[in-house]
Amino acid sequence: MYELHGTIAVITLNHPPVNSLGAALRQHLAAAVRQAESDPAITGIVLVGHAKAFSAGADVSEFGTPLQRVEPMIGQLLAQIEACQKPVVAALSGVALGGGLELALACHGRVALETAKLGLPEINLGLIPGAGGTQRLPRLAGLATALTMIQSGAPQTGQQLAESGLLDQVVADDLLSAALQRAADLASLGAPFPKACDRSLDPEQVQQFVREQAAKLTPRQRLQHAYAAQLEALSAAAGDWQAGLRRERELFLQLQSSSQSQALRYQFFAEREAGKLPLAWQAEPRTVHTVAIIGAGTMGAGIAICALDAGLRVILLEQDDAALKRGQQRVTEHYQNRVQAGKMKATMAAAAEARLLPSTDWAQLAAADLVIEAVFEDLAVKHEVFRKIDAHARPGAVLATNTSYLDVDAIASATQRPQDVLGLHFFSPANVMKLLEVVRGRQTSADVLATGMALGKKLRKLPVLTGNAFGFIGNRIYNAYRRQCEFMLEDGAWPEDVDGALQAFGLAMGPFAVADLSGLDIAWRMRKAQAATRDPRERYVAILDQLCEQGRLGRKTGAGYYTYTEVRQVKTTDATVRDLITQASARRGIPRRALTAPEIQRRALLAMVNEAALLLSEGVASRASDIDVVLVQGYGFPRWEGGPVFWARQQDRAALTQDLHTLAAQAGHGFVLADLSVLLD
Ligand code: T1G
Repeated sequence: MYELHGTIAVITLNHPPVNSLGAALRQHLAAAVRQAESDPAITGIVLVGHAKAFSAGADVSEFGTPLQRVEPMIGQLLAQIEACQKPVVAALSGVALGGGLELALACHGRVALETAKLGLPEINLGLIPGAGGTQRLPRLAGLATALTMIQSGAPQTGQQLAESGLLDQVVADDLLSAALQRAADLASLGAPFPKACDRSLDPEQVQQFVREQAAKLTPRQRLQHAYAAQLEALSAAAGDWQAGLRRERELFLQLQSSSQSQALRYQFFAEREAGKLPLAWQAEPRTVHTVAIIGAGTMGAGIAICALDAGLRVILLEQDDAALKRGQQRVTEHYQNRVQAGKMKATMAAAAEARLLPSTDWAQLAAADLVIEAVFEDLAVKHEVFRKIDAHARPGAVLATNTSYLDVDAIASATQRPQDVLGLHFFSPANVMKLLEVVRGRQTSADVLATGMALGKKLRKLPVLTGNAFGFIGNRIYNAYRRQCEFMLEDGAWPEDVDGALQAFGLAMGPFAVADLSGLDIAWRMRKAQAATRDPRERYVAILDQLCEQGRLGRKTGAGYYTYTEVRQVKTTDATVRDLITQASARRGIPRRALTAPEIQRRALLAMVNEAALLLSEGVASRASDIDVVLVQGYGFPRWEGGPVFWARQQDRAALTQDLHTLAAQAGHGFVLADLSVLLD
């Protein structure tokens, strides 16, 4: 849209929902700027977006398609604006991200709302800013601010950037008036208008800064090509302007065609897709204003914090005053810590806590629109709790269990209203982990499912629909992966070999370090419960059980797979563990041999891929990409590898199939070999 305010042309970016700079918007902007520049009555130009977005940057769906090369490409559009013979001012509201912020950087002036969010999140897509951001931002805001924004990908508000040199003015409201005034002021000052490229950086200072920052890259950042590329682009900002732009473009195009960026862009859309119920299940969610949480332990308190942060009223129910007090204390301490860390205003924290109603009175449940049970992971206990919920919750309330393994249908059978029951599997710590598995029971009604998904979004989670099968999606895959890693111990690897190989692949932690951290007794208790029904023909690795029998329960007892001093994990396993493993190999009749890191990685990934295919075939997962979202968000799978399904799709299919048959043979009885075509076709 193009309208006149006196002698200033106001050009509105209007490409819902977030003004992504697709071909159509780029062409509209170029034409509108040309029209204003050639109109003698016009003395200045203001670009505006809308409340939600100035612009969310390049249209990610165009990458790698001909649309991306439709002129003007973003760089050409920005060059046109920067060279405009009339001052162009960006009025920043909502988000200005990626190419959206770069568009503003190419303008001659920038005015922002205090609440505007300015960022260069390209790193989340395995990219660097590709339209001058690495060249203009350090010149306007300095090297440190520029690298912080580019490396973290996190937006900063107009208020936070008020003194950065990036913005001419930051206002609380009436953004347009301020922008019009800025354009008029620049017009009266006359050409040439201020440009980022008018400023230069001290080459020595830049090189020194880049060297220091390169040394600080973490191991996981070093695995991702874009982090080094950011520093290379910043380094180029010390030199000739055009050469710097060319170098940035080269680096950007290299990254864009890389598998890491393709994987990250895949995840960007997969996450958004995961939050949409399949057509067959779409329904209007029920309204939720008040949530009741049964159980104020770590999980219950964490869920309560999520709900309070989302503005909901929360009834927190415990069985006795002492347990309730401990739960309340968890919530209070959380808010105190956030206020002390400057991450939350005291007034906001007080308002959140004011919405908390701690109680031991089950009758309070009548006020809840949705009830979440977060009690001990035992079916009998959950049955008892759901009988009480059924007796006290109002008709139409949604009843959710936070179980991570138990049968949601079995839990629902304790009520008279199984159609109102679903699983909401939060991941610990619940107020930090974004993943939420929304479990559909056999009788769960569509609007209850929709309510679970909507609540997930309200709590700023990533809700993923799953069927009611043992372990749902995440734990089912994790169990298969961990079982394969235990096989590798018998085949010849030590725990540190497996953990090291998987961390080298990009996993946050290997399976044995994870087991020690969470406590081996959790798995041990489950294994003992399953022992009676376990098929003796199946390959079962008893090393974990033997460790537990020796009191080695993991980090909390100073020893598990590894031993621990007060401050750290001893990286190599001790003689006790190695003897246990060697004896296990001997009992199995396996001559031990060293496994290479690539072999360990491939076997672990194959186990995940096989289980992913089974989950899809069984209808537990409704989309292949949902599985990748779960593994990345809940289990530390490297996002830049896309997930096990994305990884499988990059492999040679014949080799993948052949290696999976080998895996099945090594696993022996009970291993269900999946048909990979459900994932790969
Ligand atoms: N391109 C295409 N579609 C986008 C998009 C984008 N940049 N941003 C959002 N969408 C779609 C999204 O898929 C969803 O679609 C809808 O908008 C609402 O999004 C040259 C190369 C802006 C903070 O990385 O962070 O610029 O599912 O559900 O929670 O150097 O979207 O409804 O069909 O996320 O309110 C850099 C990515 C691009 C910003 C809004 N920019 N977007 O969050 O809604 S690379 C980004 C976001 C670049 C330059 C480089 C968020 C948001 P649908 P949503 P939201």
